[in-house]
Amino acid sequence: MKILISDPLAAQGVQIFKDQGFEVEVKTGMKPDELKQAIKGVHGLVIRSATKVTADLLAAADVLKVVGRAGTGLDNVDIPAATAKGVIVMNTPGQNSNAAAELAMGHIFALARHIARGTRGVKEGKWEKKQLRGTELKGKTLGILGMGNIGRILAELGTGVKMKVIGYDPYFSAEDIKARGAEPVSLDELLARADFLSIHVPKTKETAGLFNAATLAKMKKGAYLINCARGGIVKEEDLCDALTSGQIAGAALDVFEVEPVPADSRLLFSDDLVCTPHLGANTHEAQVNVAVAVANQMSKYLKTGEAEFAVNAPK
Ligand code: 9EZ
Repeated sequence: MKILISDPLAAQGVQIFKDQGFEVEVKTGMKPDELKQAIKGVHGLVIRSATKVTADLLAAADVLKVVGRAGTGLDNVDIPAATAKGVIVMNTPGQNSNAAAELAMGHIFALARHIARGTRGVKEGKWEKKQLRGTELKGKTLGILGMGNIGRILAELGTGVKMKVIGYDPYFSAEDIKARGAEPVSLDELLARADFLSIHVPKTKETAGLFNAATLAKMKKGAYLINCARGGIVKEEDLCDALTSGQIAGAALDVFEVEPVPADSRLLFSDDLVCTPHLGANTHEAQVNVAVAVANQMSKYLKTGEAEFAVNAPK
């Protein structure tokens, strides 16, 4: 059986497929038409976030049985089309949660202590002390929106620096949120109480644009907002206004409405914004974790029919 790996995958994952006796082709950066040719004769397709698994691509597949996403987000896969075609789609949730939680915590420290502005100033020959007086995290309230794998780890990190941790997630009971290390609160309470509010929910119909002028206005004045989840959960125009007015003291974004961010984006002119280019899962450890997990899951499915972390159930 043949495996096509169409986005970069850590070598440890490629090796597992080979050890399991699969024929493996690694070909990244293909145009849609090239991919439609390359998919012929392929039983398992391995992707990250770049390859678009469209209905058009699936229609060109002949023996495809499984699409495996090395990572969590499936924004780039037409899941209903895969289901209709009898192709199972699986991801590797949890494997990059630690990486994402640590990045969020890093952004929280960067905001609290002006690390990015300090770096830029020193490099420009400035020695800004008064402008860069910081805030300690100890005793502050960390609000976590989304108490899944990432939110849970961030709760531990926040607790470790002696923050008060509160969490909101409509998909978990109050007891579950408590067991995950946060005081369960309503969304309005999360907005009103958090000194630092970090977002860890998928982008869905309910969460797209959730942080807009109305919700930003409900946040505690001078709070900090961190989005290492998905672009578009925060409305960037509204965030710019809230940063300009001082309603929000600072924001950290790892994800954006449009990626890569256009160089003329209004966001980039705010001194109170720190940002990274979608680095949440981008650690050596997480990339090995997701590659090994996706290779093991797909090998198992193709050999035994047993599906772990499937997100659909084709007949
Ligand atoms: C929905 C959510 C958060 C949310 C949390 C999780 C899938 N999902 N969606 C609406 N885990 C806030 C508002």
